[in-house]
Amino acid sequence: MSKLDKSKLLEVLENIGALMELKKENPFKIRAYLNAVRSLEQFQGSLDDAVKNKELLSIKDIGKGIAEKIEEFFSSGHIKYYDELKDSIPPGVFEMLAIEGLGPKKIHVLYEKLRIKTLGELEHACRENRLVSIEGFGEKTQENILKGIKYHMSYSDRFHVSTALEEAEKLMAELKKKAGKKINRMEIAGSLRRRKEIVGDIDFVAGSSQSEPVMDAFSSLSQVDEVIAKGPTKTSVKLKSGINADIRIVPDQKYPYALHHFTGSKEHNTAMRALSKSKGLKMNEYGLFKGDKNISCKDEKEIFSKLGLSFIPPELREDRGEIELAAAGKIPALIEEKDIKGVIHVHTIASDGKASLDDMAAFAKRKGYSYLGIGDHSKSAHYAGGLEEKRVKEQWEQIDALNKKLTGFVVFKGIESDILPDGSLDYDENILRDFDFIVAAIHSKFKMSKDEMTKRIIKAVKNPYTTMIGHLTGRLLLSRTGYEVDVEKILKALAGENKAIELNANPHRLDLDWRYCKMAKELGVPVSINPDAHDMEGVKDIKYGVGIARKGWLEKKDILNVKSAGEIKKFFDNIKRQ
Ligand code: DGT
Ligand code: CA
Ligand code: CA
Repeated sequence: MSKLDKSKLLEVLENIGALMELKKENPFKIRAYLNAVRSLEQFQGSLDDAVKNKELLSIKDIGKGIAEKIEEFFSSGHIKYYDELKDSIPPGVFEMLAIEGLGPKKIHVLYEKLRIKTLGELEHACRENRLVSIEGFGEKTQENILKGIKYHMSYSDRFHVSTALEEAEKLMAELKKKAGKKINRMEIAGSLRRRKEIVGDIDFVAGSSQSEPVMDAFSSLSQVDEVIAKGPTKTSVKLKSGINADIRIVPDQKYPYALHHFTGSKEHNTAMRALSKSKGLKMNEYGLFKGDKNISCKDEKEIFSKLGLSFIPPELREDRGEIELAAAGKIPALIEEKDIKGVIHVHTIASDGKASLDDMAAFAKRKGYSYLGIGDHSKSAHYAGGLEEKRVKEQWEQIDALNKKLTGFVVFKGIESDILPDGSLDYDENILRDFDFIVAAIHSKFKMSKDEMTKRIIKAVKNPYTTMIGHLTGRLLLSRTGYEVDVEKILKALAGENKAIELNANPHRLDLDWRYCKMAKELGVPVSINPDAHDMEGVKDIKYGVGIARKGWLEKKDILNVKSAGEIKKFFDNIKRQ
C-alpha cells in the first residue's frame, strides 16, 4: 500500500477502541486508542512520510503498539488485531456501533437487559417501546436510535412494504398536485402493487401525452435526492429515504399493457406470454397483437378478457396457478380491508404499548371497528413489562368498567401468552380460563431444533385455553430469520382443535407468510389478521396484513376477524368449552 487512507485508518482505530470497550478490556489501553485517534486528527504532517521514515513514535500519543498497527495498516491495508476483535463479537453488535448515539456502553446494556444482538432486534425493541424503561435510556434516546437506524437502513437495497408504500403514496399525491392535469391515469406497479412483503424499488406507470413536463415534475419532487436517469419514457430517481423510484410514461392507449407488464411478476408475465402464443397472439409491454395489429384494450381487465381470463388481482400475479384459475373463472373474491370488523392483539401501557387501554379502544372505535382484543404480554416477558396475575386482574377490572361506558363497541380480555420452553402457557388455569381469548406465541429460546419447536408449539395449540398461535415463526423481515417450524403439522393441529392462526400484520413480521395462507385455507384454519399494535397508529397496520392475506388467496370466509363482536365471542367461548 503506497498511500495511507487516513480517514479509514482513524475509523479502524476508533472501532478498535469501541470493540475493546465492548469486550470490557483494560480502560487504559482503550483510552490509548482514543487518544491516538484524537492526536492523528490534529496531526498536520504527512502520515505516509512518518511511516516511511519510522517517525510515528514522535507523534503525540502514539506509542509502540499503536505505531506497529499503523505500519501494518500501511503495508497490508489491514490490522490483524482489528479483524480478530471483529470476529470475536456477533456481527450484529458491530453493525450497531455504526448507529449514531449508540456507543459500546449502551450496546452492552442493551445486551444485558434485553438480549439485543442485532440491529433488527434493536429496531424492533424501539418500535415496541422497550428502551424507555431501561436506566440511562428514555423516550428521546429511543427516538434518536430509531432515527439512526432508519438512516443506516436507507443504504440498503431491500425495503419493507410499509416504507415503500408510504413513500409511493406521498410521491403520487405530490406529483398529482404538480402535474395532475397532464396525467390521464397513473398507478403504482411492480412488486409494491403485488404487495410483496419486501420490495426492491417503487415503480410507477402513467398514461400521458405530455411526458416531458411530467418527467420534469417527477424529478423535482421534494422527496427526490438524486436523479439517476431521465428520459421521455423512463425516469429513475433516488429518494432521500434511500429507495429508488422508477416512472414509465406511455401514451394513454398503451397504458393497460405497460401497467400489466411493469406490475409483473416476471414469472407471471412469462406465463401470460406463453398463453398468448398458444392463442396465436403476441403480448408485450407495448400491446397485445394479432400479427401486426394491436388488439385495443381500454384497461387491464380487457387484456385478460381478450385472453379468455377473468381479471387477476395484482397480488396473485406470481405464477402460482392464478392463470388456470382465471381461465376457469374461479379467481377468489379476495378479502378487503373494509371486511375486517374488529382489532385483535394490541398492546397497551400495561405492558410495552404507548397508549392507554381507553385510548386504544377509542381509536379502534373511531376507525369504524366494533371490537378490540387486548393482547398485552404475559408475566414471563419481563423485558416487555409482562403482566403478573395481580395486574391481569386490574386490567380486567378496567376493561369491565370501560365496556360499561362504551356503546356499540366491545373490548375483549386477551393476552399474548408466552409459550414457555416446555410448551405450556404462562399462567395457571384459574387465570387462563377467564380470558376471552389467548394468542400464544414464542418469545424466548429460539434456538430449538425444528422438531422440538414444532412439538413445543403443538403442545400450546392443544392447551384448552389457547385461541390462536401468534407470529408463527418469529421472523423480523430484513433482520432476523424465524425459527424453523413444521408449518403444515401446526396448521393441522390447529384445524383439529378448531383454533385459529394469526397473520401478524406488523410490516416487520407479516407472519404467517403468504406462501402458507392457502394451506390454512384448505385446512379450514381461520386466519386472524392482527395488527400487534404498540400504539394507536399501529392499528392501521391491518392493511398490510390484508395485502398479505390477499396475496395468499384468502377470502372473507377464511378470516376470523370479519366476524361481528357477537360471533367472535361465540368462537372464543366454543374453544373454551370444547
Ligand atoms: P423488486 O423491484 O425487485 O421488488 O421486484 P419487481 O417485480 O418490482 O421488479 P422490477 O422493479 O425489476 O420490475 C418491475 C416489473 O417489470 C417486473 O415485475 C416485471 C417487469 N419486468 C422487468 N424486467 C423484466 C424482464 O426482463 N422480463 C419480464 N418478463 N418482465 C420484466
Ligand atoms: Ca420494483
Ligand atoms: Ca424497478
